[in-house]
Amino acid sequence: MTSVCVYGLGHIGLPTAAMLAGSGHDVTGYDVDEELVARLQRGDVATTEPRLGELLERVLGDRLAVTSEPGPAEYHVVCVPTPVQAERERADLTYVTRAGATVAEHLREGDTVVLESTVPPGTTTGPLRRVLEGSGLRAGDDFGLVYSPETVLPGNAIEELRANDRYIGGVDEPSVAAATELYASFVEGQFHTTLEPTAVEFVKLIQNTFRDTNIALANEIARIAHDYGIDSRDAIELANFHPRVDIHDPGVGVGGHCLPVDPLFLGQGSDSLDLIDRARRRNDGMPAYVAGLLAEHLGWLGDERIAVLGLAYKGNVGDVRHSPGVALVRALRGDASAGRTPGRRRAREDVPVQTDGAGSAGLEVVAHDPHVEGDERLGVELLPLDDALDGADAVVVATGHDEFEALDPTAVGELTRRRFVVDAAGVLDEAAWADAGFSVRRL
Ligand code: SAJ
Repeated sequence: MTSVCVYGLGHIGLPTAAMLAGSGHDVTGYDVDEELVARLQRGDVATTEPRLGELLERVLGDRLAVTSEPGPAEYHVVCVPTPVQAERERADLTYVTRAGATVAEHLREGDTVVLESTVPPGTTTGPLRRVLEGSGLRAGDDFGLVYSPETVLPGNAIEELRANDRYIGGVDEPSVAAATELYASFVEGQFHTTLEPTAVEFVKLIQNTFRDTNIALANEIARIAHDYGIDSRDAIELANFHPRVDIHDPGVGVGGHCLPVDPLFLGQGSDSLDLIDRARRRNDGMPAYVAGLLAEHLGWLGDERIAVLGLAYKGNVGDVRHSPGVALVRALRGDASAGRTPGRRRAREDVPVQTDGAGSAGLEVVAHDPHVEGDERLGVELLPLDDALDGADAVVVATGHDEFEALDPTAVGELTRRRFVVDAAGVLDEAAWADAGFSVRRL
């Protein structure tokens, strides 16, 4: 069996290290976060990712060792974050190049380096290659170099690591062969290989851009449907019966660390983005639009209490990165930049629409999320469900958690002051809520 060092033990690195170890490789998991390393070394495997905890329990201390001091290995797999630089619409590649420099210290002839992080096209054969070659070894001649993106859905990572297809872009045939051999130890999907790492970086970005743009279409359809008094979700469901139509779901916005960011990476080396950029703005504008729907119904008097249910970026996860629910809270408080992708410059279209009265002095916005831990950086206090609903004039379901789908509308109505619910996640049984006396506004 081979030795592998995984750089970065986050949302992707940790499951990947666990899968590799579970497949019989000798894996070292390295992270600069010493607290995380210490926690894993203690055997604390608490995680919200299904099945990851069990897998970690099985491999930690056996085939998987966690360390803050990486060492030599036959494979170096880099899974570090690539955030956006504030207000510059560019990827911050500091973590990638720093990990590359650490790999370079341990790199030996015959090793293979794999980059999994989502990056702007040209990163693997540009900045990463340069820093790796600081070792004195040459990519292709002395060591293998590959880009192979993760494509897994947070919340289903273990299953998708195994089942999804794998893309491998190597600088030469031996690089591709070495990476394919490594991933074939657990991937059951197909392999798509090429000698163009940059093309694979591009493919990863257009996959997420497709989803972001499709959701923007759904969000625009939801707004148009509202103007016609039509339920957008019913309309989209009907439209999707056509064999070549697959419109995604509207919502309070597009969050997470991938979809709102990857289109920006795509635009880093091209001036040709137009539709993609507008789609991004459409999605960023949704929290303000939902705030406007509340204003339209309630006709702000100034002392309303709004309960936002769901601050996680999507259903059944606890992650709040770029969360539309948080942006909604900010939009309700009259923050004009609410929903804007971090790093994106302000544009004319960013001015929120239809939020008149939102942010008025007496408006109280409270929140509840069973999957999210309270943190002052959220900018809103998380209350237990009953406290959040108590005396509310409107309830907004911003995230499609199962717990919200299971809410009893009669019990909710006994707590709220008025019976108005905006179901931005499309999880409520509209008829049951209407029977319980609620005005229901579905997005
Ligand atoms: N959303 C909608 N409507 C939809 C689907 C999603 O509004 O129809 C929203 C969600 O509520 C959420 C956001 O979009 O706020 C993103 O959620 P997601 O489930 O679409 O995607 P992520 O960010 O959790 O994971 C994506 C996935 N990419 C694709 O499906 C093409 C995943 O496979 C990638 O591995 C991941 O990005 C990544 O790491 O790049």
